[in-house]
Amino acid sequence: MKRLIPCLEADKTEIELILLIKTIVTACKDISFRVSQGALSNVLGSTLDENIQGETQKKLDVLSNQLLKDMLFESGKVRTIASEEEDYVVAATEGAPYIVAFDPLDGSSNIDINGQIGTIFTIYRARDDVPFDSKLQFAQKGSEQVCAGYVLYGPATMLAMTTGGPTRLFTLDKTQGCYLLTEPEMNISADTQEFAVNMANQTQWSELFKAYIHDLVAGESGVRNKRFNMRWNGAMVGDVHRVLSRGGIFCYPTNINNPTQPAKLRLLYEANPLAMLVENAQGKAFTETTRILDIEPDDIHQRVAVIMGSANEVDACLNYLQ
Ligand code: P6P
Repeated sequence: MKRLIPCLEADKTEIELILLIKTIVTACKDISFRVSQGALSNVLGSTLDENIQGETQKKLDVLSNQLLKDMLFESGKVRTIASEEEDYVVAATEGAPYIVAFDPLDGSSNIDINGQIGTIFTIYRARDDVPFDSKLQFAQKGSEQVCAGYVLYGPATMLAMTTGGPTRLFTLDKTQGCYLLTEPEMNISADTQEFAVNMANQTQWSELFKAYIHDLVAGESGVRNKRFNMRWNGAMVGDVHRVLSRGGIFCYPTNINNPTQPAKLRLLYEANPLAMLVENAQGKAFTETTRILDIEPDDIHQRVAVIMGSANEVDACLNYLQ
C-alpha cells in the first residue's frame, strides 16, 4: 500500500505543503496514542477551564491543542494559527507560507465514554496584505483552502484528506507508524437512507426543517416512500466520516429560539474543512441557504448551520427549506 508522502509527491504537491501536512499528521499520531491509552495516561476528565465557546475544556483538548501548536511553531511553515481552544489567533513564523486552523479534538465529550473523536485541520496560504498576526489572515472563503482533513481516533486511526483533488483515506499502521492509502478516492452515494441529526433539538427547529425530518421518519408510508435510519455520533467528525464512507446526510440546523447565536458548529475549523472533504467526494455542503465554501468569514469562531452529505438528499432537504 502507498504511503502518504509518495501520494502527495505523485500529486505534485509543493514540498512546503507536504512538510506541513507531515507535521500535522505526526502530531496526530501522538494524540492517537494518548487517546488510545485512555485512563492509563491520566488524560481523561475535564480541566477547571472553559474555552471561548463556553465549553468545559477536557484535559486531552488542552494537551492536543498545545501539541499541535508546538509542532506548528517548530515547523517554520506557519505564519498564524487559529484553534477552537484559543480565544484569538496565535502568531507563529512571520513570512511563513501558510496559516493553519484546527479543532484539536472534535467531539471531546466522547473522550470519557471511549467514543469517536477526531482532529480537524485546514490549511490556507498566508496573506501578505494584512499583518502576520492579524485575525484577517483567516478572512478567506473555504474555497481558498489548499488542504483540508481530519484524523479520526476510532477502532482504527484514519486520516481523510484532500489537497484539492479527490478525498483520500489513509489508515495509520501503528506497527510501522505510517499512514497507508486505503481508499484512493472516496465517493459519497448521491442518494441515501441514513440521516444524522440531534432529534432532542426538535423544539429548536423551524417548521420547514421539522417537516423535512417528519417525512424521513414517516418512511415507506410517507411522501418519501422509503425507509430511513438515523445515526447520531455526538462528534461531527465521526458522523461525517460515516457519510463519506457509506453516504448519508448530516444536519445541524439553526436554533430559532436563540436569535443571538442560532448556529452551533464553527465555520473555520469544522464546517469548511469537512465541506471541502465532502464536495471532493461528490457530496454537497450547505448552510440552510448557502454553499458553505462560498461564505465570506467575519470571525474565526463564527458559527453556521450545516447540511452536508449525499448530493440528492441535500437537495431534497434544501427544497423543504425554500
Ligand atoms: P450535540 C461537538 O461538541 C460538536 O461541536 C460537533 O462535533 C457535534 O456534531 C455537535 O457538537 C454535537 O452537538 O447537539 O449532540 O451536543
